[in-house]
Amino acid sequence: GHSFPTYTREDVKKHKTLADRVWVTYGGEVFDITDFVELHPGGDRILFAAGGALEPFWALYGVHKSEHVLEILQEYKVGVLDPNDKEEVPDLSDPYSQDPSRHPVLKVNSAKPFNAEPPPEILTERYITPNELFFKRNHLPVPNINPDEYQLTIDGPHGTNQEAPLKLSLNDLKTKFPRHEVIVTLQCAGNRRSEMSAVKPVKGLDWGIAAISNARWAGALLRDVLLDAGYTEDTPKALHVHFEGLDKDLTGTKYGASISFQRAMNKQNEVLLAYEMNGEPIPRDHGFPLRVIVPGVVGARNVKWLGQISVSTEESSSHWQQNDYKGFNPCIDWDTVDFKSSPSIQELPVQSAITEPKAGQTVTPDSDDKVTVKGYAWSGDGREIVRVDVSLDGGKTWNVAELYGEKQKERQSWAWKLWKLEASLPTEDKEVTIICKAVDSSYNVQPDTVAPIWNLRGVLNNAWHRVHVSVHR
Ligand code: HEM
Ligand code: MTE
Ligand code: MO
Repeated sequence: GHSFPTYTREDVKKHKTLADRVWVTYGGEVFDITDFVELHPGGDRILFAAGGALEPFWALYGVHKSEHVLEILQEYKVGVLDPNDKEEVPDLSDPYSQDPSRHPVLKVNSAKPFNAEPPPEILTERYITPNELFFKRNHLPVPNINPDEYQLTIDGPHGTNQEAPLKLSLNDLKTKFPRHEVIVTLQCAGNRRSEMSAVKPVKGLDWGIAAISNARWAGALLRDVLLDAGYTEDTPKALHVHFEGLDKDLTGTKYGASISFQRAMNKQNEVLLAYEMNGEPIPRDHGFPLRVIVPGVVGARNVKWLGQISVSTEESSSHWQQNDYKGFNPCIDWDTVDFKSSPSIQELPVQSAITEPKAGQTVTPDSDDKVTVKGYAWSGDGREIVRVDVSLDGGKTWNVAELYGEKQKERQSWAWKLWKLEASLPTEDKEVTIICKAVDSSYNVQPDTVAPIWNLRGVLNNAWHRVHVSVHR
């Protein structure tokens, strides 16, 4: 019979520190867990959830799936979440006022548009990244799309049914085409940009090493939808497939990108029109109700909130295809750059990074004098990661890390491998540099340093990842 006060998510967000008291939500309930923080068997990691939801963390740490944990939690209940929270009256003067709410643990690189990455050490806790913690990269406000009214438009081949494009509802996409599921890692071209800015400033959001995440996607194969719209492998003049998002700027310009027609039509490439992410309808931040997933290809071509598909002899004329997401020689600056001189980024090069320990951290070797190093590794175009090399002495000597992750088919290794190394420090030094570098199935390797691959836009940084730490013995 005890009734609890009602709080909004905004109210909860104000309680993120021990000083302001630590609140969290679970289900529709609010808890003040300040007094439990010190008692928590998992240590102060519990503070990651401060001001937000416990669910994504408990999805990461299965130990919490027990009655015992829920009983503890109930002792700290202080309120319930306002059920009308989501129907908040939007402020129409702010184009971002209808953006969804996000988990407070994310490191926000830009609030409007919303761009954020998870703490790196959380990224490698689990092979599949929970939706709430998946990095988010938006160029524009998140559109609010009614799934019942949603229609995808696919222009027909030239000279045929151009005037009567194919229109598919969300239900058509789910029922007319076989459901296809695939685990794909998405990485932004700007991942690890902050290391590039450290060499020389670049233009772009200051991403750390976590503009990359891994999810299980499900949807219709783009190939099947293109066949239904009247295309075949031999359709004349069909060279590029264009995707247009429903997110638009104040002038009405929409986000857009393209991939090659050949990539779209080849079954082995598994290009998806995805309506599910990790078993749930795609969350708003990730493209609800429909997005393109182009396995092995840079994040930018994985168009979210997909509104229209068309086919052309030319690449998309969108700003993001033509004048952004391209690589250049380090000598090119903003006065000399000619965006037409470089191809658009599609497949990405081999990549890896160290998520634990973190730069500047003090590492204490265990009783066997060993330290644990963790990270991720991934390569574009379905190339499998076959090895990750780790040095604990700045590159003088090397170890081979243990790889984790689902086995995918040859040339269809779309998902990352997580890796781990437990090894003794080869040096008595008090300061050490840990380095990782990965090798893919084509024996592509990462470049040693950032300077020779520096580019004005700060994209494609895949140099060896170095982390300096202090050793405490
Ligand atoms: C372990 C409770 C939030 C991370 C545990 C255990 C309990 C507990 C009872 C021991 C489980 C067992 O060994 O059977 C809670 C409660 C929470 C909370 C009541 C919320 C109020 C979190 C959050 C995180 C977290 C937000 C991570 C961000 C962990 C970890 C362990 C753990 C990593 C395992 C520690 C180990 O293996 O030694 N938690 N937890 N917990 N918790 Fe939590
Ligand atoms: N699609 C639309 N419509 N609008 C966007 O801003 N951002 C792109 C891509 N698709 C974007 C988009 C970029 S640059 C990246 S890296 C990925 O979406 C990020 O996907 P995520 O937010 O699901 O992680
Ligand atoms: Mo991106």
